Amino acid sequence: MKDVVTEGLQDFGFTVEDLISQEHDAALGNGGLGRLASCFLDSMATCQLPAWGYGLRYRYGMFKQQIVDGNQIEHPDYWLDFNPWEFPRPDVTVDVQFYGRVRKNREGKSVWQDGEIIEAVAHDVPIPGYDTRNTNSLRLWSSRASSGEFDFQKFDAGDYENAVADQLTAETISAVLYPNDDLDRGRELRLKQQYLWCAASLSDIIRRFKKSDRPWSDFTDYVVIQLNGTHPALAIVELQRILVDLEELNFNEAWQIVSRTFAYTTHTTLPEVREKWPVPMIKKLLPRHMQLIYEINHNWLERVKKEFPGDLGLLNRVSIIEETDPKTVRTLFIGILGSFKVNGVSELHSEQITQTTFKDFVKILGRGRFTNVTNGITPRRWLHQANPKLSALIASKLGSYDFLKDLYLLQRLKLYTNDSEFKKAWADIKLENKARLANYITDTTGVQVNINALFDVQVKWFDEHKRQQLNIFGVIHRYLKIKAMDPSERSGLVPRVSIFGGKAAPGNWIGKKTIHFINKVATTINKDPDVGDLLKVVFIEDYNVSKAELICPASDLSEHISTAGTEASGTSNMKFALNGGLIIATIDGSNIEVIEEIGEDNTFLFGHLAPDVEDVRRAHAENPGRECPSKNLLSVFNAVLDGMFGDPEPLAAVVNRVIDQDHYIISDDFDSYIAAQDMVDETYRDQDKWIEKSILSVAGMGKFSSDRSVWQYSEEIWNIESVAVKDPKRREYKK
Ligand code: 4GP
Repeated sequence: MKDVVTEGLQDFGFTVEDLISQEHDAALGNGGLGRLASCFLDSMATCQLPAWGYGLRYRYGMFKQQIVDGNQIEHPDYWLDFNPWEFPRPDVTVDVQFYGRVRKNREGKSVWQDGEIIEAVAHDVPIPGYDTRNTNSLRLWSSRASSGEFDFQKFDAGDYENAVADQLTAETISAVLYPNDDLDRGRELRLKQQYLWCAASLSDIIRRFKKSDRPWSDFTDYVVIQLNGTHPALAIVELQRILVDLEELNFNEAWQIVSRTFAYTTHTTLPEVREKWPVPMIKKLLPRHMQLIYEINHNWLERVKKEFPGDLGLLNRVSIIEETDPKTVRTLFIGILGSFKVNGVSELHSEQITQTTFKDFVKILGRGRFTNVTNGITPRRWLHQANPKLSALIASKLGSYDFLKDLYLLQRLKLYTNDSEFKKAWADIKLENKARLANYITDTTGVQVNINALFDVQVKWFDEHKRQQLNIFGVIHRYLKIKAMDPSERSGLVPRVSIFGGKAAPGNWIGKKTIHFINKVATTINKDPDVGDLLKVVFIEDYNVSKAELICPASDLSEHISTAGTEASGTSNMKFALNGGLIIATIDGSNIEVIEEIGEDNTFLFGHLAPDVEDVRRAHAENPGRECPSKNLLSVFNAVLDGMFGDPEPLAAVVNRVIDQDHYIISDDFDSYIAAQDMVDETYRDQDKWIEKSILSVAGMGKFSSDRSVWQYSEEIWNIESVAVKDPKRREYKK
């Protein structure tokens, strides 16, 4: 409908962009995990898979970021004040119970009673597939007091605040999204969120199954539930509760069904971000679930004892209950035990977790339980919508837009790397996209950038392992080099624009310091007349999906430079490469597979390999006062600490982090990073070669369509097939 709408709006004197810019970005959560889920929804609808998405309808999404004097300031993101895409479904509600106590009835059955009932209300977001009639649903739950009314007596007596108190308390459950690095704040509320979402979704799934009048033994033939991370792990215990307490199945029979219903995806390599819940808190909030967790754990440990007699260490390590004070529940372990398949999100990640975090479970449950499904992105949004001209150019060569449904067709672009007319059109589109981004940069930051400079982009969350610090230290190194050169030699340099974007979770102290650091360095460099157009540094505020759609098509180079072994997958590498940007990358996460597909010659690689990282860290620990191994990096540090970028005091933390700890081995990777960046400059000088590599990057992206990922889930885990929604006209005809 886009053309019709565009034309219609023109009659009113507006552009379609005016209209689109009125719409808020959907609050997709903390980072890669939520955006991946969105791509999967698009792919599941497009591949005509009978699937639903479930989530919580947060009123406030992840904060909006503002940069004030170089610092990140957080503002609430009230994304729902204008959201034409959701359908409230007041007719679809689920009562969810909290607190209370468990007693045994006369038949010896457990009954969970008293406590508080909160109502979960469904809101449906339609997810239309591309080039199909199929439209799936994303069902999001919000919370409200179960009566839905306030206490009129209190209101009548003038006690206005208390009259609405219950309602307000109930509504807080779905009010805010917690940042994922901040596990302690609002812990109980967070657990409430997770349970509300799981309980409501399960009730919905079971209601639908029950309509079919089939016995419970058929359940797993009709339903599979994929858990996206540990947040919904409570669903496993909840299904067990429903089957045992409400449907009166015996414990083992119920567990057979439960553990054949769920599959679980882990999205992280970092054990420290995994959730653990204090036993007393679960006991208070969900007393029946705590009993069931103990029982599940008991049966599990009995099995381990039998299979590995005398191995107390193993028992301790694999117990769902951690013997801390107070005791905690390891949700991750519930996820593993309650699922028939567990997968990581890139080959390296999936392999790595079987050798580290999940090692004991592999020994007991067997390697077959663990598998890999490499992530992907939807080409509809990340190519066709974000970069319509490139999509059209590709279609003109390949003869149709079929590649949007079968991304492997892009391979045929390899035939055109010597077609000069095609290459010229390719380069022109990149330049146009760069001009569009340059205008945005000037409008929002006031910085003028040269569109013929190499646009070098790193946009992602600020997490220490993603190493934005390495990038900005590299920028300073370049700056020092320019300053040290005779002005007459400078004309031979390749001009650069270094673009950063991303948020740091409010509790991520070093992330926020790094944002400040980048902004301060930018201020100095951007006003230095010695440098002029040769180097500009830009920080794009409030990075989100809309901005990614503007930025990805405009990159010449993008940075995916996490310490090897720390990024589970990463998907922005795919978004950039699909838009013809080259990548500079470490041998980490999905980078490895991207490199395999587009060829080492077309990428810029550097850094230590994953198996060596531990050795490097050990060497650091054994030699605490060691010298920085890179002279280049030392000069960078000296420049910062000497005040080249203003008061060194607020900047020192970022430098000292590397001098004192360097857990992410920045000093050990720095020289190899600089060498790779020199190769980038060298290659960019030959524009013809560069365009060829850009085309080959796109040509190699077939594997990274999220359609491939969801097909793999369907075939290898879910055991489902595509089902086309019938054309109503055809049905009428048959009648
Ligand atoms: C992210 C991972 O950090 C990222 O590597 C991956 O691409 C993405 O999930 C999708 O799989 N993890 C999270 C998280 O966002 O909360 O664990």
